[in-house]
This record gives sequence, structure tokens and C-alpha cells, in this order.
Amino acid sequence: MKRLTNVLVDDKVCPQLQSVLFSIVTACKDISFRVGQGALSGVLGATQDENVQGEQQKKLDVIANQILKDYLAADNNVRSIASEEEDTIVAANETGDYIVGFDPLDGSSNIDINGQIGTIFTIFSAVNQLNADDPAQFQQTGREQVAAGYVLYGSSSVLVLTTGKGTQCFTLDKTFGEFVLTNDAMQVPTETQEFSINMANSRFWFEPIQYYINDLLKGEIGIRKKRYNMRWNAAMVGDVHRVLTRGGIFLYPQDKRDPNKPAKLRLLYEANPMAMLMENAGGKASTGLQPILDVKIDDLHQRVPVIMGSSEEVEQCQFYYNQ
Ligand code: AFP
Repeated sequence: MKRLTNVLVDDKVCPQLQSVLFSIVTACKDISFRVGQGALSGVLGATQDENVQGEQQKKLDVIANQILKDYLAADNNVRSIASEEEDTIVAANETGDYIVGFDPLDGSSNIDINGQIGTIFTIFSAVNQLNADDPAQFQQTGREQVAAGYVLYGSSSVLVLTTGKGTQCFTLDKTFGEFVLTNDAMQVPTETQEFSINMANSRFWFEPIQYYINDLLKGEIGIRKKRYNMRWNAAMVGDVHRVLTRGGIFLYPQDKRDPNKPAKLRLLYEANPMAMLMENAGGKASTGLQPILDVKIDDLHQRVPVIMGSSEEVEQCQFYYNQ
């Protein structure tokens, strides 16, 4: 049985980065406990406030955000913080070597129904010439991430992590409160017969996705010559975990619903970390036109189309864009 601490030492992760990872993981253990308490600890339901994206904040969004901010601000290795629930960058420590972005509670609409929810995080090196409160700190591409991961609060709490070399999965052993290695090299199967997309948006999609999904729906009598099944969790963290575990394709494409929000998912703290985990497990992650990890972050809350999962299926989907 290998604990997270030992894995990071064996993988020669530098002590400063280990410290940042432990701050995040400790915060997530705290969040996991509160999620588990549910209605008993008064964490269910909504607040009266909206975040910068105009979404109503759930109580647990606010609680999880505060827990993460508190642990990270207390870590001298963290220079700056960006969160889905914060309008602008949050300065932590001017001498920190790392900057951290996170979605404190992904899948908020699942909180009150006891569905899958999670915390997604990304870590970059800080830009030395820039102050901690300068949003340009995050103007990097996903390729420059030094670590990324998520904690899924499901039937068990799992940490899926990459520090660059592969994608590893740890399960929280609640008897002694530590994450224990349960899969040391996640591998996404190259082929799949399972797709994941919100079909309710189909009339707003652009042509490449309309045609691609239509061909999947035709099953064995269509051009793809096999029957596809569909799954949708309404929490990226749950859908991506399934794809990392047994293959599949997850899509949140650009659509025509609201010209001000051409895509739904955020590049910095949703798409990028998931793309790094996916690529390091042998999968692919694309906007349809280019790898997600090559898109430069211009704005902390920038949105991006997301197509990720089994490599051959993502390539098939890209074919419709190329045409
Ligand atoms: P919330 O955390 O705001 O509920 O959003 C979750 C999410 O960003 C992502 O995790 C899901 O894949 C997607 O939204 C679900 O969106 P739909 O509302 O289209 O189901």
C-alpha cells in the first residue's frame, strides 16, 4: 500500500510542489468530509449571490472555495490563486514559486441530489517578474502546467493526479485519512462505444457536431458500423473520470445559445487540467480545431470547446471539423 506522500517522493517531485499539492489535498479532504455530512452540516442549498459568470452560487461552492483559499494562502510556495468563484486573481505570497487555479466544486447542480461532484485544480510555475496580483501570471498555455488533477467526491473520494509523467489514481482511506495509490498508470482505451454530451443542446450545435453525433446515433447501420451508448453526469469531473477509467468521448462543444458564451467550460481550471490528465493517460483533448493544451489563456474565466477521451474517437470527431 503506497501513500500519496511516498509516491511524490519516489517520483522526485520537488519539496515546494509537494507542499502545494498537500495544501490542495488537505483542503479536499476537508471538503470531502463536509460533502459526506450533506444535510447534517447545513451545506446543501443555494446562496443569494452569483459568481462572475452570472451563475447562482451554491452554499458548498462558497464553502469549498474558502477552504481551498485558506489552505493555499497559508502555503508560502503559492504566489497567486484563481478560482471559478473569484472575479479576479487572488494574491497569496509574493515569494511563492507556484500559481494555482481551481474549480472548487464542479457539478454544483448535483450537490442537492447526492450526485457526483468534485474539485478540479491546475498548477503552473509563477512568472518571477510579475507580482502576485497580476492576472498575467496565468497567461500561459496548458502545456506549461506542472501538475493537474481532481478529487471526485463520489461513492468513494478519489484523487486523480498528474505531475507530468503519467496519470495516477488514489483513493481516500477514511479510516486513517490518507490518499492511497490504487492505479499507478491510468490508460484510456483507444476505442470506445460510449459518448457523453448534453443532447438537449443539439439544436444549437454547429454542423460538425450535428453530423458527428448523428452518425453515432445511427449505430451499426450507419457509417460507424457499431452501436453507441450515452452517459451524462452534468458534472465534468464525473464524466471525465468514467472516460479515464473505461474509455469514451466527452464533449461540450461550442454552440449558438448565447453569443457571449460560445462555449461553457472554462479553459484555466476545467479544460486544461482534464486535458493534461487525459493526454498523460494516452487519450486526446481537442477544441475540434487544435489541442486544448495549446490554447493560450488570455482571461482567467475564458471558455473553450471541449472534446476529449479515447484517442481514435477524438480523431474521428476532429475529422468532421476538418471537413
Ligand atoms: P456547474 O458546476 O456550474 O453545475 O457546471 C458544471 C459544468 O460546468 C460541467 O461540470 C458539466 O459538464 C456541465 O457544466 C454540465 O452542463 P449542463 O448544464 O449542460 O448539463
